[in-house]
Amino acid sequence: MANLTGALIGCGFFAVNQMHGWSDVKGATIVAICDRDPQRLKIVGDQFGIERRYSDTAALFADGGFDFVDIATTVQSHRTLVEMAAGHKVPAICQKPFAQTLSDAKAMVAACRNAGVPLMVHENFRWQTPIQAVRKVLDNGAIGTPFWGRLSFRSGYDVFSGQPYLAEGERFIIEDLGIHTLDIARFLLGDVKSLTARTKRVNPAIKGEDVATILLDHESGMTSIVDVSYATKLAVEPFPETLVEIDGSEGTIRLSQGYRLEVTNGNGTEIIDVSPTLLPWASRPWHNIQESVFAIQQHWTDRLMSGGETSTSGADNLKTFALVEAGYESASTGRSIDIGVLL
Ligand code: NAD
Ligand code: 89V
Repeated sequence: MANLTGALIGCGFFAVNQMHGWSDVKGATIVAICDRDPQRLKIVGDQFGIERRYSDTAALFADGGFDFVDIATTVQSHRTLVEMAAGHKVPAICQKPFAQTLSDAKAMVAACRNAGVPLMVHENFRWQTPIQAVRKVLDNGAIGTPFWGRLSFRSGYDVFSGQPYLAEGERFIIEDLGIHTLDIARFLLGDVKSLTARTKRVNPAIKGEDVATILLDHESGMTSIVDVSYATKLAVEPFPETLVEIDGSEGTIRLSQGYRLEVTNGNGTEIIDVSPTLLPWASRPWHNIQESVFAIQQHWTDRLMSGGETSTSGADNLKTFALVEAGYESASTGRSIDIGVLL
């Protein structure tokens, strides 16, 4: 099998997981890295044995010699870097949040479409083992037609120690974490017609909101709730588990803390352990996220070779990103937001 080559831009906190993921992916190898911070460039370059190192993205693209680029910088640079990739006709993966605004996100999708290059958003939460397991239960019809759902992420984990920038933005939990939960809602329950949100800031040491409760009206007619919090102190810290409840015409699904999946229908109740694999380079409690990084990067590699669209393509992610924008608009105006108008 031919091997694809990639370049990674941004060698920060999360990129280390991506580099480990690339080491495990079949069919792709990272051959160059770029970071404007020389220390981060050296740490990641030395750890993963990458010789080609750049401090400037223009020089990286000018030299070329790779089949795709993996953008692992924070959101401020995403539009520039995706457009740079499109300009050089290089397929691109871009970390979430895809863009700073929905109009930027639309421009990025258009740039790649016009250049004829694939674009995938690194929206990895739908690739987590427990979430994929819930999808399979829905697909095999075990609970009939779903009519109600809840996707919940409530935690008191100190996420700011690893990602200090999260404490500094005007926007926090919907843009950073809720974006994953909203994407899971779309993945499991389908696209959304309208949304109503309420937010709160509990932690006085941060700028943005750390609690959000969001009501979704899906196109199918079903209703779901996405609730996220980083201000919830529990006896056993659930970070980074997304808990799922879905009620259907023939039964129910409950994904509860400890990766316990319970499926109830006319045949009784089945309890399944859907724990993620602890990959050799992973560490608890992050292993659920880390495994999904490998999974989404393998998916990208497979699709780049076969020519098919990725599950979280730029075009698909506009529908998730619109929910983020709608969440903030609804919370500030108190109104329900029509998603179709945004898209
Ligand atoms: P970070 O600040 O630790 O790392 C970003 C790195 O990019 C830094 O080293 C910085 O010097 C470099 N950089 C920024 N702009 C650059 C540019 N124009 N050219 C070259 N280098 C540049 O941030 P992080 O915590 O690693 O987060 C990176 C992204 O990953 C964010 O978008 C974040 O939301 C996302 N993230 C995703 C997940 C997930 O599960 N999908 C988890 C954590 C973070
Ligand atoms: O996905 C993220 O960007 C992370 C985390 C999962 C910790 O919220 O900030």
